[in-house]
Amino acid sequence: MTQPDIKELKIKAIEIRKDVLKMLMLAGSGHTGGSLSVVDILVALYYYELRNDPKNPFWPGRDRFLLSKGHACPALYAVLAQKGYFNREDLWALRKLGSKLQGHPQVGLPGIEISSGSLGQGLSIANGMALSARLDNLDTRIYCLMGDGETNEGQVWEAAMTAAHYKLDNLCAVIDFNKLQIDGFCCEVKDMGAYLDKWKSFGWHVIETDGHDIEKLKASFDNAKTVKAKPTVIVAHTIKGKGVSFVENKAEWHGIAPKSDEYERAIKELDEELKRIDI
Ligand SMILES: Cc1ncc(C[n+]2csc(CCOP(=O)(O)OP(=O)(O)O)c2C)c(N)n1
Repeated sequence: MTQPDIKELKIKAIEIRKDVLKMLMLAGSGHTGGSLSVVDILVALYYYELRNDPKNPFWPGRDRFLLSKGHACPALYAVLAQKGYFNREDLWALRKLGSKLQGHPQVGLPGIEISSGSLGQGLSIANGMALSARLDNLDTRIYCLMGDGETNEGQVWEAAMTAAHYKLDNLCAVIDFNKLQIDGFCCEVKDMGAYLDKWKSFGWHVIETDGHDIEKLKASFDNAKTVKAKPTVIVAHTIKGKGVSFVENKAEWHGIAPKSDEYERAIKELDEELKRIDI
C-alpha cells in the first residue's frame, strides 16, 4: 500500500479539524480543546502506523487503538470517517439521540475498540490486549492514547507497573501532553513533577516528541517497534485547541462547543492555514 506524503497528511489534519469543529458546533456541546490537540497524533497513527482494514474492522490480526481520553472522540470519529469506517455524513449527528456517535465512545461503532470516558482505564485494557496477543502468537500491536491530566489517575500507574512487569513490548502508550486539563494547568491541579523520569522509573522506554509534527510522530512509532522487553510511552508535546487561535491553550475551551460565529471564525483560520500548506 502506498503511503500518503506529508503534505497530503497536513492537509488531511486540517480537514479533520474542520470536521471536528462542525460536529461540535452542530451538537452544541462537547470537548473542543482536547479533540483538536490529538488530531496530528491520530493522523500519524491511522495513516502511517496502524495495520487495520476499515472494510473488515474486526479482523483478528489488526492493531488496536484505544482512546483512553474518551472525551476527545470527535477527533477519532472524524478520522474513522475519513478512513471509511462509516459515512462522513454520520458525523453531523454527534451527541444526537439514537446516534452511534455519542459524546464518549461506545463499542458498536466500527473502529471503536473500547467504551471510554471514565478516565484512567484504557491502559489496563491495553495490557490485557497486549498479553492476549502474546498468548495467541500474534504480532498485533496495541496503542493507547491518554491525556496528561488523565495520568493523575492511580489506575494508570498500576497499569504502568503491570506492563513493565510483563515486558509488554507490543504496547505503546501515547500521552497528549498539552499541559492543561479540565480546570486549568496540570501543574496547578496536581503537579506530576519529573514526568518523563516517572515513566522511566516505572520501567518504560520513553520517547519525547512534538505531537503536532506528523513526521516526528512517525519516527517515534518506528523507534517504539525496535524496543524489546519493555513497553514504550511517547510523550507528545501538544497545544490544547491546536489550530484555532482563540481556543489554543485556554482551559475554558475544555468542555464547550463553538457557537456558529466562532465556528465561522475558526474555519476561516483553518482555511488560511490550508492555503499556506498548499503553496
Ligand atoms: C474518572 C474520571 N474523573 C473525572 C472525569 C472528568 N474529566 C473529563 S476530562 C477531564 C480532564 C482530563 O484532562 P486531560 O487528560 O489532560 O485531557 P485534555 O486536557 O487533553 O482534554 C476530567 C477531569 C472523567 N471523565 N473521568
